[in-house]
Amino acid sequence: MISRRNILSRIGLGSLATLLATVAQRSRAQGAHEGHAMPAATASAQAGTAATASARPAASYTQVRTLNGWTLPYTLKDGVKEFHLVAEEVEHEFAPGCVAKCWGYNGSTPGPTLEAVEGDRVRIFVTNRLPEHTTIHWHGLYLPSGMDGVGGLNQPHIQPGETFVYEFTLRQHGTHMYHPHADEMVQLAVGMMGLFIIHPQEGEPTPIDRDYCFLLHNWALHPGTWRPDPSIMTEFDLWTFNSKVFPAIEPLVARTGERVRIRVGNLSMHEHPVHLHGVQFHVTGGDGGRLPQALWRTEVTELVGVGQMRDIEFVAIAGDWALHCHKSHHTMNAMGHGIANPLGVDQRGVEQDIRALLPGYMAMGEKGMGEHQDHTDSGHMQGPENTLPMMMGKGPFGNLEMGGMFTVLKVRDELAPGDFRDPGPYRNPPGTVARRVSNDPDFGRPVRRAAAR
Ligand SMILES: [Cu+2]
Repeated sequence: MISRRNILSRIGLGSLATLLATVAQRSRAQGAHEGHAMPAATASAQAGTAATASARPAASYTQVRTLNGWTLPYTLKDGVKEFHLVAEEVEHEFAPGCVAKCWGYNGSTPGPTLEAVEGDRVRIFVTNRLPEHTTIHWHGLYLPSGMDGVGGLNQPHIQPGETFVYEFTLRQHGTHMYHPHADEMVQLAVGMMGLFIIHPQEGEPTPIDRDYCFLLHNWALHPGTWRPDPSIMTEFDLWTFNSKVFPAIEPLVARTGERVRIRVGNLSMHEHPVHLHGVQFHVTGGDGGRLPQALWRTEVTELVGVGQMRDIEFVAIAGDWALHCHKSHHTMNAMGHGIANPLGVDQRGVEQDIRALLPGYMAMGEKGMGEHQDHTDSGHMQGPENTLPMMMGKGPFGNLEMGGMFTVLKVRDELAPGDFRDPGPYRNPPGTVARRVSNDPDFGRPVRRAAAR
């Protein structure tokens, strides 16, 4: 892996101690046996700093944290990082109470995250265990045309049972992804996608303490069904971060003052304005790698277009902060009911009539939909089988009434580096929580305008 002469001539004898420390760190990061894949357990235990595997100046990086996902271990062979992806059907759980037959890689949707360093040579085997042909396109990467993965254009399709190999040198860094370029309408719709993170060769100019990543997607898993419908163009049932809906999406955890990066990619059919509470963040990069600081933008919502990747960074502030798509229908679960707008409609009597046709029907929505979660949580209203309630999630103060593309950034003052466990609800300092001061609707003398005529 490392030629001693090469390194000594590079850094000189004076840095021998540093060198030995680097070698020890690298050998830890790669597992005891060079040339064997780093066991997944070791990789995830190394939540802190991982190291690169080739004889270049030390390029250590913070391993990304793929929400609800994982990083694929690699094997180092003659200086080439070898990965092996398997395209296959997976039984996927969107949240407890909702599973579906999806397609993904190596047992999951999204597939495992590939992580490497700019300058690395990678060799990626792709085995097709699907019932139809596939390919993989390496979205946004500089590579030889024949490695770009468009079936029929750049290569023959990979038939069921076959294994193809892709091999190229990584000539850039940034947040990237991979997905099929064969029968795309079906294969994307049922979950085939993954992240490809390339760390900069020279390390990060501003160190990143926690580096999160996820992909946005939509699913037409109609109420009462078990397989996503690939033919749907606009009306989707589930909106996901890494193929999970709230509250099954892991929280993002950080310690106060840490620098956090969140990398978001979009392989759905819609644009998603991703909004983070509690801070103004900088948009620092994406597909094109890390932008020069002069080009960073301060935002609180960043629109992530279809096929785009966006990186945001901020310094963590203590609290529980919502992170969600700002299209409010995208923070809901299945809504396939086809009932006319009931808001403001007196439904007395209607309920009885409909119950004759639909036993258990419950008239709702006259005063808004906030009561919906209480009805579903209490079991008084049961949706179709394998179908999540529209609104879910409990917090220390009650129902969150959310679903889909929603999770929580949990920042705490006391947290060990690399500890990603859910720290539970935030303990607000005394006097810093909004509170009731009256239950009289005539309270105070607020200025109110008469209705326009
Ligand atoms: Cu959205």
